[in-house]
Amino acid sequence: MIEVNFDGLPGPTHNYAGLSVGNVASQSHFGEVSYPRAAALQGLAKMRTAMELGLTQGFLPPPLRPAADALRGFGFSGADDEVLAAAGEQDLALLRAACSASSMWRANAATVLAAPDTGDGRTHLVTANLAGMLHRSFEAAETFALLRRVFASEDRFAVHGPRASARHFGDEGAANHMRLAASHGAPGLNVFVHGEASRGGAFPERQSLRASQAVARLSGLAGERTFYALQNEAAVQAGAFHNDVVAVANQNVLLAHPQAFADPARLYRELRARLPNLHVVETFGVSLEDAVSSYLFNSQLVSLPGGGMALILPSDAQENAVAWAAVEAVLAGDNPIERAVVVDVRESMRNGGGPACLRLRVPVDGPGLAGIDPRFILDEARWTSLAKVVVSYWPEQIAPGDLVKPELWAQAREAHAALEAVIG
Ligand code: SUG
Repeated sequence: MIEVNFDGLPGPTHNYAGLSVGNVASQSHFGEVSYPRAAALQGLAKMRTAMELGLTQGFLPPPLRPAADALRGFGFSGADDEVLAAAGEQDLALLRAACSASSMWRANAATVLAAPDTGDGRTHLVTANLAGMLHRSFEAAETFALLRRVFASEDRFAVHGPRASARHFGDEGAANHMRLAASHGAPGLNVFVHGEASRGGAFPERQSLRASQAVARLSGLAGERTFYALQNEAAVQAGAFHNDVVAVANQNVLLAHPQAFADPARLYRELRARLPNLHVVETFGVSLEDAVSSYLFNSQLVSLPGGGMALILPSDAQENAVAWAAVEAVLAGDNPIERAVVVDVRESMRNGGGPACLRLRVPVDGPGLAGIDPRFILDEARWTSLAKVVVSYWPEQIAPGDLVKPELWAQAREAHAALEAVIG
């Protein structure tokens, strides 16, 4: 079995609207000018880097934004432009939510349960409801439809719709799930990391325990190989709104900040009892603040085709001396991580999305790969045609005031149609 990473392509309305409370980058870059074309090209360059490492790379296209249809549900009517104009006048925050290109962070699209772990031997994808944030909740229905389109074979995949969007059932998908296994094809341990419902702290609980339990039930995971771990409150307060901001796992390696979990000793002990050759790689000397600003742990940890593992890191981690010293210590340490590969995803980073947020990982065997719609797997030709569409149609920049302009809405519609035409 191999792992295919499906990256979200940053959409043409990528902007900085400060929509995510508890996400330090989203809050601090609110109101800045964004560069959607650069965002999409940075995303494509990252996908290319993975292809050049010999990895199979997929992509997921963005839904149409602004989401006029979502606004109709709030009582706005008429043609799309009338709906958008009225929302802009009467509830600017709602229009901003409908303009967000947040679907790019596909780690939040769904939780993926690998075929060797599930009750029926199929790969299960449980669409996230993203109930914690209005702009993200708009993604769920379109993501469900997209996942059914991409993971087309019902013999190989079970694609579930989102859980009801209710308090204490917030589900943000793979960003809070880690799979540990001797190899991609071996039965794995599934770790669900969640927030605390009763906490009532400053930041909303984004992944709830009960939603994770529902995901485990739906996919038929075996209880003794399923683990639930509470996020460390200090990490949440420092801006680790998702577990993947402070931890990443691949096969038998777990790279984590020492303050990622409320009770790390117990978690590691329980995991080791089931997976004796587990490597827990902790980085010492990196404060939570440095972890959040550098996104060191929001790296992709990937198995290389020739053996060993690579960390695909954001350039922000290289620019932070403390974070980079930790990376060098990890590379020198006694663990399978051999290479550090740096990618520039700055436009996404300014909204709190690093390399790991941008991708949904899906482990598949040969027949599983054959059960995926090939239009969403990249080769040289597909990569080039995506890059051409982005260069021709994506806006160069968006200033905060542009979100109410019909010219931007028209440009976004054209870009979306051009992309759909290329996908076919
Ligand atoms: O949900 N940011 C996203 C970032 C998601 C990162 N994903 C993972 N960690 N897996 C979020 O907070 C900001 C949009 C804005 O403010 O305009 C935003 O939605």
